[in-house]
Order: sequence, then structure tokens, then C-alpha cells
Amino acid sequence: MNSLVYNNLDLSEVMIQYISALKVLETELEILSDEFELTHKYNPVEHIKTRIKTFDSIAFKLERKGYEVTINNIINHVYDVVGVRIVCSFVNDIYSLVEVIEKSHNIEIVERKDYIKNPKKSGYSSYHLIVLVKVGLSSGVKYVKAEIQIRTMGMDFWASLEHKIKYKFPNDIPVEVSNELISSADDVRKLDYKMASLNKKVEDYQEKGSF
Ligand code: 0O2
Repeated sequence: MNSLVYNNLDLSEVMIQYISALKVLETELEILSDEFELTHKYNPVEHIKTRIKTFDSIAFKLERKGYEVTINNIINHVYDVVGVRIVCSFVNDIYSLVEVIEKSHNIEIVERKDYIKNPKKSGYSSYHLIVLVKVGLSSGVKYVKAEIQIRTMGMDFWASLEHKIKYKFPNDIPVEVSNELISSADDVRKLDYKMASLNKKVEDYQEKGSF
């Protein structure tokens, strides 16, 4: 691999770890979700999106946290250079997926943030896991940090649009707009629980063999 230099930092060595961790994570999640489908006859995953954070965004995060932009600070203070977003159908699917990930031999959960039970002030809802991904390189086994965000389609819809709206304002968003966003997050939450309860009813019908 050619040397990857950005603002005098040689990122090649660290980037190969992140890129490999993303590959391992993608494969592992695919295997776990196939296994889940086999046992439960149901696939809770609507889609999975992955990304490696851009260097500008890494630098911005470090500066926001008050750290100098160095390789060590990237490794120690930016947990989401590797990011995976799993979008599922129903709220309870999120918790089932967390249980599945807990059983993985290549992914170790080191931190959990349940923004579904405790939404952020903005209204943001999602389940976040900070994990260590086991990556075998010729230089040895590395444990690379990554962030997994698990959310419903509703939560994903809200987060994507809120992100777009927020970035239209160069400074703080007006109170009126943020209140509307909080209220729409509440609407999404109610709809998510309504759909989950509807799904439960459908499952009950199926169990009784009504159709
Ligand atoms: P991007 O572009 O998605 O990568 P940490 O990341 O843990 O060091 P923090 O702020 O404690 O810092 O993490 P948090 O809030 O648990 O998770 C950060 C990520 O969650 C964000 O990443 C967003 O993806 C998402 N997120 C958190 N709050 C909001 C919100 O209010 N609205 C939306 N739309 N997304 C949110 P980045 O790095 O900010 O951005």
C-alpha cells in the first residue's frame, strides 16, 4: 500500500486496521443475521450501511473534544472511524440483534448507549454499541474499535432528515425548528410502538394458525 499522508500524518498503518475491521464486521454481521434467520424463520434486518469516517470529520471530532489531531488521539478518542448502521423493522428487533451480537466471538461490546429508552435532547433515538473487532493481520491480532448504530426505519428516517435540516443552519437551529423536530421524533416513537404492537398481533394470529 502506498503511504497515505494527510497533514503530515502517515495514516496507512492505522487505515489498514480500520478497513480490515470494517470487512470483518460486515462478514460477522452477515453470518449472525443469516443464523438468526435460520433459527427464527425471520430476518429483522432491513438494511445495513457501513462507512469509514472521512479524515476531515475525524479531525473535526478531535478538535471538538479538545484533542490534537494525532494518530494516537484518533485511536484513543474517536470510536466511530469504523461505523455500521443496522436498520431493522421493529423496536424489539433492535434488542434481539444486540443479544445476537453479544454472542459473537469476533466482536466484543465495550460500551452501550440506549437512546431508545433515553432519547437525546434533540429527540434522537437509536441503540449504539462501541465494540472491539478482532482483526488478524500479518503483524498480529488487533482489536479495533468500531461503532454499531441499530435503529428502526422510523428512527433512521428522522435522523437522516434532522441531520439535513440541522446543517442548513450555520449556527444553532432556531428554537421553533428544534421543538418541531423533538415533536416529530415523538410521533416517530409512537408510530414505532404502534407498528410493533401490530406485528405482535399478527404473530399471535400466526401462532393460533388463523391464517
Ligand atoms: P456521523 O456523521 O454520523 O459520523 P462519541 O462519538 O461517542 O465520541 P458522542 O457525541 O458521545 O461522541 O456520541 P453519540 O452521541 O453517542 O453518537 C454520535 C453519533 O450518533 C453521531 O455521529 C450521529 O451519527 C449520531 N447522533 C447522535 N446524536 C444525534 C442527533 O441529535 N441527530 C442525528 N441525526 N444523529 C445523531 P457523528 O460523528 O456526530 O456524525
